[in-house]
Amino acid sequence: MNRLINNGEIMLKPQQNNYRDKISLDGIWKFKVDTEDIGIQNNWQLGLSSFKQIAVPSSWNEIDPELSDYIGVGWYQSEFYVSRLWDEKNIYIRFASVTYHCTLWINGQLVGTHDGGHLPFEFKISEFLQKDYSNKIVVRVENELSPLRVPPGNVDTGSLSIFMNNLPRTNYDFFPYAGIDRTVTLFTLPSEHISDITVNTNIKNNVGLVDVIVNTNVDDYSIYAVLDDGDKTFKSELSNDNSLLISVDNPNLWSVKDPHLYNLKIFLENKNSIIDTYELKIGIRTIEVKGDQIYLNDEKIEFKGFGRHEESPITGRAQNLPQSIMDHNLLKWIGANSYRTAHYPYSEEDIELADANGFLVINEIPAVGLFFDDIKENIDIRLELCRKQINTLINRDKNHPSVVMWSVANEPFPLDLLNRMKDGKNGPADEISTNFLNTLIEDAKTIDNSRPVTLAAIHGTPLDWLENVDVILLNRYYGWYFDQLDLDGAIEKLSNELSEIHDKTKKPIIISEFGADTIPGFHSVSDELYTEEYQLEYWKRYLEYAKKTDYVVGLHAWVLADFRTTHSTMRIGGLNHKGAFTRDRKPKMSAHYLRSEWNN
Ligand code: BDP
Repeated sequence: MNRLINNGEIMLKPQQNNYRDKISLDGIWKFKVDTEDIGIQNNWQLGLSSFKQIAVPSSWNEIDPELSDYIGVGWYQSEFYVSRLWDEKNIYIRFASVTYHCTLWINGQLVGTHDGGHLPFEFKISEFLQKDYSNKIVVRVENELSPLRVPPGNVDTGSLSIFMNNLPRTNYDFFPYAGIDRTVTLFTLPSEHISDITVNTNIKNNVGLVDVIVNTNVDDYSIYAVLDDGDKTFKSELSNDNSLLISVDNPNLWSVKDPHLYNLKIFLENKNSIIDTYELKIGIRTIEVKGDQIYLNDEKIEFKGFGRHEESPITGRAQNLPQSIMDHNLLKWIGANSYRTAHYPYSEEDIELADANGFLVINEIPAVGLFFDDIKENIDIRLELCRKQINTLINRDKNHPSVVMWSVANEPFPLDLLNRMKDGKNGPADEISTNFLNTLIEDAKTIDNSRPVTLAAIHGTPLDWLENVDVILLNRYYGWYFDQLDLDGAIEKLSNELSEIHDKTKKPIIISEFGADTIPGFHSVSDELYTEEYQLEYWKRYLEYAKKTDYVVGLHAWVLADFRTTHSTMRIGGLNHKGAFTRDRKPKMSAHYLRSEWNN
């Protein structure tokens, strides 16, 4: 079987130029649910006899009331022709994300399978295609929750979900949307081609050094690169190995205020003729942790922004370019300079927007709800899935200047979590979980040694887990889940805890989540949970505390906008209401407050 082309290592995003071509398969497809999972034995892979319509991309849960909570099997079908111009070409198909398990047939033949949402994968399909007739594409998608998936679900021990009593039983606080949720593309590559590009930038004595590593599938070749920003052009030497260096005098650096992008074009030559090219936008910048501070281009930087969710009504978690642009505009409006891709990789287009808009992105894999109260074999299965996700994510996003940090997990749950939370103690962790997280941190640093690595830590996280991270991310809910209505006490506890963590680690700290559920339109003249006044006061206290605490180098309020989560008594109307904006992006009172603070 034509399995995944390579394990976790994805190819460059498809593009159209003189040597490469692409067409989109997005649109309205046929769709059929398979509640009994009988499709394969009934040969649905040969074609669906009855069907409804579905949009690709979309999350099926938002667009059909009958499927609102359905996360089992769903089948998709469409048809496409391949132009004669593509004869003799190597043809691939790329899914930018399918959640969670995908099986692909073309013209009734099994092409391959893939596990895991939020990241792209490709198959080579030339040999499955036919000429003069249309090609039938059938995709089976299945999104059941399992403790052996990442993120996990249906977990019985060692996590919060058993107390939340939520449905569907995710081990995390967002809805497990299903479907072909990002774009589907057919593309061609020349048989001898550029297979990967890695760009690293440095700045020395006002010269920008752009280091480019180019991988190809050719033995005998030469490469060169041209960098330009419309005004000026810089060219590398011709090289016969895989590395190129471009020096840029007086570079326009990429920064939050001026996110300057250069166009980098790589040329691959064989016997003096060009056989492939690839273009990407890059920024010249450095990101470094020194002591307990973070520096962008050698200047101290403070992270102001949000944890987001890539979701909205109607499209669910599916790619939605107008929504991405709107969210970026709201981030600008409010004066934010940063966000975390909580709790999974966002669409590539969202990260491209961040490059262009100057946002500092903390880029996270879908390792949320990790738990260790389990047998070693199962923990190892989850570890391998996370390692593959890190590999794929870094391969996908390594050349984006906006990505300044990798987050390898959100709130892994230590053993004995509830007791740790209760007494606020972060005593030593067990060896298995510590090794697990250290492996992920180590992997990220090995694949990309140019960016800091982190994980977002829940209340009660053992300090051993933070030993190898470069920046400490703390999700803290003093004043909401703890010490409700006692904001003085909450800030005192926060301050004591962070000062202890800082004394022991001496690393920069970002408060990566802090928030209070707020129902829009709930008001009160006295302190009252869920009111707009309480959220405003809560965020005000955290901002005041951070302002006077040098080692707190950033605040990410939780969350940019209200979002759909699972049903539970803790989540009114199936929503998490901690947004500064409602789910349809109307500001709550606190959004105006943050705007006045952050634009100051
Ligand atoms: C944090 C989680 C986040 C939740 C948030 C909350 O990281 O996913 O949505 O709590 O409870 O623990 O609102």
